[in-house]
Amino acid sequence: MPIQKVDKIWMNGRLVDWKDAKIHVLTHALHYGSGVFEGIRCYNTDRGPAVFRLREHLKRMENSAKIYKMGIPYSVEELRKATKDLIKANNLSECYIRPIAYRGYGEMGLNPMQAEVDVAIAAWPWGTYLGEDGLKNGIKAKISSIHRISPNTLPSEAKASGQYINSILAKIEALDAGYDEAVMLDHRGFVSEGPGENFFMIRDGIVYTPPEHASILAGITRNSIIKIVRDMGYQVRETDLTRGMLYLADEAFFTGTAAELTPISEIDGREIGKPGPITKKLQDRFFDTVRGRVREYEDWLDYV
Ligand code: PPE
Repeated sequence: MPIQKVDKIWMNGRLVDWKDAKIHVLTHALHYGSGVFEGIRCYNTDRGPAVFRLREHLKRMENSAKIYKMGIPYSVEELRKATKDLIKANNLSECYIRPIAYRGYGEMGLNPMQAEVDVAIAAWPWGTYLGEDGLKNGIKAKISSIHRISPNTLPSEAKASGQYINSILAKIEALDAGYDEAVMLDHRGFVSEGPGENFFMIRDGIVYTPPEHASILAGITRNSIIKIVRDMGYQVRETDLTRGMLYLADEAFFTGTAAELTPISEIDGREIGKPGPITKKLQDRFFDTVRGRVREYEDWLDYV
C-alpha cells in the first residue's frame, strides 16, 4: 500500500512540506544503513489523539543511537514535543509515527564519526500492517531459513536501519513461499521473532515468548502485552522456544507497533486455527488500552 501523504514532515527542527522532505543521494545512511529509527502509533480516544508510550519509544531511539555512538542533537523531550507539533500540524487523529536519526551528507566511508546526524519525524495514516483479514482471522507464518542477526553480528537491542536488510530477506522468502510472514530463529536455533514483530504462543493456558537474549528487539508492545497478560491472571514465560513447540501451539500471535496484535493461524503448514480465546481477549484488551478505555493503563497514553 502506498504511503498516504500528509502536509508536513519535521526535519532538523523545522516543519517542511511533504514534497520537500528530501535528502542527498550521498547520505551516509543510504549507503551503510547508519540510521536508527522508531515506529510509534497514535490512536484516537475520547480525549483526542493519544500517542502510545511515546517517551519509551524515543528513549529506545536514544539507546539505539548510543550503541552506534551517534549523538542525537535533540533530547527525548524535544522530540516528544516535535512529534505532537507534527500531529497537530497535519490534523491527524490516528497515525503511524516514524522518527529517524541518521548519518547525513558530507563524509563517505565506514568511519561514521564525522558524518553529521540528521533527525526527521514523519507521521501518516497507516492501517493494519498484515491486513484487516489477518488481524481478524490470523495469518500464515513460515519459519525462515534466514536467521535473525546474532549478538556479535548486530546488536538486536538497537533498532537500526541497516539491521532490517536481514528482516527483508526473511520477509521476501516467506512471501515467495506463499506465506504472510516469517518467524526467524536466532543463531542458536531457538525462536527469535518476526522481521518486524515479536512472537508469542500459548499452550495449555500458559503464555510463552522468547527472552531478550534470543536476539529480539525488546518490543514496547511485547512489554505492554506481558503486563496485560499478567494482570489478566495468566502466567507468562519468557523462555527459549523450539520449532517443535511452535508446531504444537494452541494459539500464537505477533505483536508490534505496526502489527498491533496479529493472530497466527498456521505455522509451516501446521494448523493453529482461528484466533483462540486468550488471543481474542488480549487483542480486545490491547485495542481498549490504546484507545484510552482502560483506566489502569492511562500512563501509557501521551495525549496530543
Ligand atoms: N521486532 C522487530 C524486529 C521490530 O522491528 C519491531 C517493530 C518489533 C519487534 C516490535 O517492537 P514494538 O513496536 O516496540 O512493539 N517494528 C516496527 C517497524 C515495522 C516496519 O515494517 O517498518 C514497527 O512495528 O513499527
